[in-house]
Amino acid sequence: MAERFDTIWHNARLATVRADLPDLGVIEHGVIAARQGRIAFAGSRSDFPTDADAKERIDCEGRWITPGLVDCHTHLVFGGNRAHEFELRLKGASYEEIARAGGGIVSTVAATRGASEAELVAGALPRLDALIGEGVTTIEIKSGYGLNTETETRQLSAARALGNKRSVGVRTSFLGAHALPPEAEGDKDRYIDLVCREMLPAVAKAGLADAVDAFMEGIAFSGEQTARVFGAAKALGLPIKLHADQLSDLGGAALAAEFSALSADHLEHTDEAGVVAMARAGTVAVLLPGAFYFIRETTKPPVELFRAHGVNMALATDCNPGSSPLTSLLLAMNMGATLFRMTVAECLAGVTREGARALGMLDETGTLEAGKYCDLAIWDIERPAELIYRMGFNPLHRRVWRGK
Ligand code: DI6
Ligand code: FE
Repeated sequence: MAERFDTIWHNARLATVRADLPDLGVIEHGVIAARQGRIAFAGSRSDFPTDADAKERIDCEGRWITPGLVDCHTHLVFGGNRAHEFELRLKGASYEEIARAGGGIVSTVAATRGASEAELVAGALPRLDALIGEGVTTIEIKSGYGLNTETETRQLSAARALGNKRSVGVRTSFLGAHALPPEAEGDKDRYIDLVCREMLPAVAKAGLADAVDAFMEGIAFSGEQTARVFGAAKALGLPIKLHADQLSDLGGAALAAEFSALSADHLEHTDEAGVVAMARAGTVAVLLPGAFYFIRETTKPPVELFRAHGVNMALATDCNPGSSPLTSLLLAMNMGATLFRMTVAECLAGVTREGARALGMLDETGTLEAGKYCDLAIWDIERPAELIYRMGFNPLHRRVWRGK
């Protein structure tokens, strides 16, 4: 009897991004078949059963199909915006100066605390829609603008609500250790106690955190404080991620690796020892060229060392109001190539397979392989490099999430 599928996409060129195939894992005369929201077949038409049956057949007319894009590092949910701070920076103030003067993250915290969950959702939706409009099918969203149990919970719950409002997979990360709130009166250790003893257990109990992140930096938390947060996360069985070595080298990459983090993110100032530790631990390097560009960072992440030591590299928007108000993963790829000299294959893998790996979701999405969710982006392009080379142009033809 003929095999039955829900949908077949044929006459397509596939960039499967499979890890076991070279470069982008291209299949020229490709077919994808889906059943119950999952990929049942992704390969060459010559290997596809000729008598296959489907409820729906879609002729892709030679278009390219890639895995649906994964934005594995965003702070999508927040109150207000920081356009005013941007103006101050244009007059000469630095990101760190503004943060130390009580602006920066803390001003977004005030706006976020003042917003209801419905307002947070409404504010984030246009940003989410911009990402979805470019083929994003999975997004990670962090808390970190609440900095108390009530508001961190509200932020994460807004993130989950976004996943119900749109056809997109949402992963949440608890980032209570993002900045010191004003009421902590400069006592970082006491605040970290609150994060470990109250905030983290509360969001974990409510099922609102898929991972735990922290900001390890001079203007944020030390290695010792970060390690305490990680210890608490591990005790609850939650995977970890880290904002590491963004503005200075405090050994964040090595600390993340020591705790077997899924990813260490930013990494502009990471040294070779940190890279080696990440390679050993299998920790993904999440590179965030939007933040690098927006705060006019000049030290680049050690891309050649990541390559040399076999560290997997992902790319993400870091969408946030202060250092990366970016809602385009296509532009993040262009920046990854232009600013960090990543190759076309590295950029595309960075927003698909490696993004999924950085979220611990490689078994579910990120490549075109049977068994994974049928998350696809179908593009009006002649070759994959076009996705990366153009700036501010969106060639998305159709997006498919879980087979639909
Ligand atoms: N690193 C960043 O680039 C963002 N957070 C972080 O830990 C900045 C967040 C902000 O400025 O609001
Ligand atoms: Fe970030």
